[in-house]
Amino acid sequence: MLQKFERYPLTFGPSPIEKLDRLSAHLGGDVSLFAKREDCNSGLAFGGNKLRKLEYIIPDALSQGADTLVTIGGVQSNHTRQVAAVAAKLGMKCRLVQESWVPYSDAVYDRVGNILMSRVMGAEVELVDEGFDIGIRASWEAALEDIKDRGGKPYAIPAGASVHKYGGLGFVGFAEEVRAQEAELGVHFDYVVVCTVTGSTHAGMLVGFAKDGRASRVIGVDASGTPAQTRAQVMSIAQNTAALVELGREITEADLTLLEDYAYPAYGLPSAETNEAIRLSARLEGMMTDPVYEGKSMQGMIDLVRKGYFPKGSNVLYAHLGGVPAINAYSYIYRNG
Ligand code: 5PA
Repeated sequence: MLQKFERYPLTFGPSPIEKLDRLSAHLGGDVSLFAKREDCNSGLAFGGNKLRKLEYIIPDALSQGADTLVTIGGVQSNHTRQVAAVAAKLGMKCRLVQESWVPYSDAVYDRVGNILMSRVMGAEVELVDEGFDIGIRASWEAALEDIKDRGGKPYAIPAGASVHKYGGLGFVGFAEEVRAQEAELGVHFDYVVVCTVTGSTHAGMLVGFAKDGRASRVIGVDASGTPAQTRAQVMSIAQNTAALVELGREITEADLTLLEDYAYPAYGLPSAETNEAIRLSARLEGMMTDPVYEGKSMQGMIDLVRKGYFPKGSNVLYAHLGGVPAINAYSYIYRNG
């Protein structure tokens, strides 16, 4: 589906799929859980889901002769860290707007984890005191103007690399990769669980899995806490991406599953149940997840297994999208494990 698009490789190749035997057994053994490890997909500053998206965006930045990648996220954004790594790798400059999306104040929140790495990789980091919003932000537009005023050639990458004409392509590729791995492994995945916030990860998967009739088997777990906006953003990115790859059919609301039950108490803040899920997957599988995104989709998957949502015998693929560096910024919560 992606042959006609240019791709700039930023990942190691197909991300591995592993079986989560001990977690599956702990949850009763009726459902087999697997993880596709996007968190181990690249050597670029710990990797993650944005690199797969950026592989289809970077060729456009290069063809425009841009010299500075400009993007936005929260203080502990994984996305901004991955953009900083890509800029370093390509010899470009990087300007990051980091807004106060999360009402949390661990003493080192703005010093460790993702933001630490972005600074070390040479990005220009600007802290802006604005709250959470996945839409287009004035602070980001101002940063683009600022680079132009300085004589630079900025390239605009929106939050999460999502509302970009090529933002959905990377995760169309994810679905194609899963199909190839299913053939190799002799496994068929009945469901895919994915954490959803700015929407292009989920949207790309909808298009990629629509190809073999599995779009509605993609279970999005909202971590934004603003699900109406996230849902609308997933739909519009999916529809644009479907047209771009000439899917041959529309993506409709019936394709979209977005569970709203796990984002509490707010974007960026883990609940007691999120923390239970983080500890369970860490202690049974040695697989770390984070309190902002993957801990919530892990919580959702565990809860769905416990509730019997997946029929007995199902194979469920957890898309591990990265994000673990942020856990360092929540050191107080995990001070005793
Ligand atoms: C993020 C996003 P989407 O934004 O594509 O829906 O992906 C959600 C998601 N898991 C899931 C991890 C580890 C993520 O980092 N992160 C954002 C960031 O700024 O890091 C875009 C919000």
